[in-house]
Amino acid sequence: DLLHASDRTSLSKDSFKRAFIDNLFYTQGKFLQVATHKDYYQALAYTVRDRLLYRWVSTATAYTGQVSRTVSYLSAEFLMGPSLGNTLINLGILDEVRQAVGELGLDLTDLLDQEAEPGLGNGGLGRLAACFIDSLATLELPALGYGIRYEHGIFYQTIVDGWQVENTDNWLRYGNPWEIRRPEWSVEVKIGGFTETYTDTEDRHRVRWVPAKTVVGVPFDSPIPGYRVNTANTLRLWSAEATQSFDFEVFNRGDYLGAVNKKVTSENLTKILYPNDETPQGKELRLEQQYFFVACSLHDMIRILKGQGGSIERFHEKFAVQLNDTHPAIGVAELMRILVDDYLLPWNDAWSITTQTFGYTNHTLLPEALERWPLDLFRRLLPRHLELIFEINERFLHDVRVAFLGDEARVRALSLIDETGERYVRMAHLATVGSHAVNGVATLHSDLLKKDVLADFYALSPQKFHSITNGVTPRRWLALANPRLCELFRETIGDGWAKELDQLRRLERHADDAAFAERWRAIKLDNKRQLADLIVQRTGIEVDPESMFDVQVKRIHEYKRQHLAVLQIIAMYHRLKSDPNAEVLPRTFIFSGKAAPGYAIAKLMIRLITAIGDVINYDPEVRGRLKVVFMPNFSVTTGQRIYPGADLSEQISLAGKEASGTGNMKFAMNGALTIGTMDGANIEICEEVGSDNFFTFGMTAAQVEERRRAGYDPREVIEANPELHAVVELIRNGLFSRGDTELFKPIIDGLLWHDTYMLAADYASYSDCQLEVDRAYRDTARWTRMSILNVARSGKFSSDRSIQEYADKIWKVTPVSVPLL
Ligand code: 26V
Repeated sequence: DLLHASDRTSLSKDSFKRAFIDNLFYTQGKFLQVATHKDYYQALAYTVRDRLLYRWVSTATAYTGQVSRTVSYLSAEFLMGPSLGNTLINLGILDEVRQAVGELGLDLTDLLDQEAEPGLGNGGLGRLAACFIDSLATLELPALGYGIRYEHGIFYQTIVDGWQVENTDNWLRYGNPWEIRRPEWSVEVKIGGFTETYTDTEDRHRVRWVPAKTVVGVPFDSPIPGYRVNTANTLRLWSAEATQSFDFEVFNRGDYLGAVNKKVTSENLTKILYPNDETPQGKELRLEQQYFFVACSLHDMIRILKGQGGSIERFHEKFAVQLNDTHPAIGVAELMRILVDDYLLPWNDAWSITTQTFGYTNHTLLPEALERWPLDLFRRLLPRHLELIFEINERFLHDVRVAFLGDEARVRALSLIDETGERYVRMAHLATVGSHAVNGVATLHSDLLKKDVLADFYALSPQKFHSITNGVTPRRWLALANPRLCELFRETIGDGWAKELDQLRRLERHADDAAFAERWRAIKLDNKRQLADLIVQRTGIEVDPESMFDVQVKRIHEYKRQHLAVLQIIAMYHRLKSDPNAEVLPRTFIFSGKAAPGYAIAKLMIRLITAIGDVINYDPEVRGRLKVVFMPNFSVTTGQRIYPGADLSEQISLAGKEASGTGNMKFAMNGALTIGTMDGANIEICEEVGSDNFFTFGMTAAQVEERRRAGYDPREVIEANPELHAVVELIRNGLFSRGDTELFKPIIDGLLWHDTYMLAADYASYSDCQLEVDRAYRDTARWTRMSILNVARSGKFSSDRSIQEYADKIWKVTPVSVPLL
């Protein structure tokens, strides 16, 4: 009863205003005349947080009294983005709060802009985890997200002289009002050392792990509210701390620095997020991070199980643990270690519990992105786990030999240990063998998994394999990012779409309504004006909101082929220079994305984009008809401002390389049309919106394979295509590098001699398709209709649909509704 009608829980405006002022005084220690925007933001965040905690405590109470299965989503990355705006949307109080702060003379948008972004992820994989926990809560499924509380998230990117410069991210500088530290649930994690055998009291042979050091994992919890439900689940991120602040023995010897050193070393464990997506480097600290958060999380689940009086034999009945890629795959060996060494369960019982517990999601087919750990490194850090992996492998390979009599090649291919050269542990194999379900993230990707990367596993246990196409949360990517469009939705079809995205279909019958189309265009133009403001503010480049906004935002990588777009832009420029009066449809090319700091070619691709901008943007003959912009520091926050302002979405990876893509979905639901290859989820987007409303080009995955088999010579293709040849020559001769013919040589040579991602082979088709895009854009009515149909048919790409599929096919979990206390 004490909870009710208090200024900490009430959603009424007056109550909210009182609470806000209260927090300004008593949490921030400020008053209106001296408070900064940061203070107002903090006061607002705490005011909202109280309302959230009420739901959180109610949820925890509901879950405690009940035995349903809980999902544990294990991910080394959660790319959450700012919390305040999303929380206001999900609690359904955005408008009221805007009014309340307005009456205090403040603009909500200014306050939302104060929040530092927790960039605890690299890209698609981390953002998917964030969308998934939003959907889990919205579907009222009991779930915990487990991950790492990096002190420094993904680097902050600036552009200096056209080059990417990495700056340390410091998101915790002003504190984080959304997290609660829970030292009482800390976990000690053992690392290193050796193992020894002993005989237990019942005369059985046992193994004991004698670690070299222990580190303490301290959980930090953040509430994750569902959309307009009482459910608020938990994101639990682990931070490493030293067991003792000082090593007293060393301290007493007078070595003060040496004593502090140990503490510093332990805390290094969660200092920084590795910024290499797609190329694991076999770094010791990275494996330590993985083991650390997985060990903490499994320990935590067992604590929860025990707290409910459950027995360890029922672990899999209480928890469905999903592995977001192989980063947490060591969990398979850790759960076996706990069950066999700590709980003394027979091997087969332990294995049965383990495999019923885990599911594994694969996110990449790129061979260089598949995690493998050198055996020596692995043994040094996790000696007991390596022994267990050997044992798992021995038993598994026995089954393989029985299934494929005499096929030793198959045995080598399936082994958890790669023995072709230096020996490695293959984490994808460990994850696959240790899970009851393995899934790809789009139909094509799942098919290719079965055909290539995991083909032998598929032959052995086809029933394990699933496909679940990715999705994105319409709350952040529509309701929060595109309020103008959502207002039109509300007037036209109500607001059920945010929870049931398929309802957007009801927009279809307005696709030919001229007045509706007019409003649709006006909204897009407004969004483009806002984006243009942001562009000039961040880059100094003026762009025309009436031009077509052609956008490619994602990590910079050769397989994603940002440089294919560059070649085509140069061709357009070349056409314009050859005939300055040519009819050229005005276009603004917007690129954004980070390159891994050690990935030289990707950084050079950024330099190439800025270089062509420096020439094209300032050439008077272009008369502003073409502009090329590189927006620095792509992030969740900048994404929220970019997707709503896009006309054209570039999804141009080489077919068979992009597992799914999720940016493609954010663009489509915000009314951009896609120019894309038949790769990843592009195929399914095209299927949903209809091929008349989608621009496809290039080889299919099967054609790519065929072409490679036939022997691919990029120089032949380039020489046979005058336009492409001219473009390559312009770069080679230094037009974009003030005559420096060395600068872009690595890109040009790569193109001529290898062209691993087959830009040349797809160039002509891409260039033709861009002309088709021009034609469509010139017909304003046609373009608007296509845009409306893209949005209306994007319902499949809600992460609610993805999560419902995981719940039904893999986790077997059902909703638990939460009554407010
Ligand atoms: C690898 C590594 C290696 C070590 C350092 C940290 C790190 C972080 C991430 C990765 C693998 C990244 C894989 C990834 O992001 N895949 C993307 O997953 C998206 C969600 O399923 C999907 O839409 C993209 O197509 C896919 O590239």
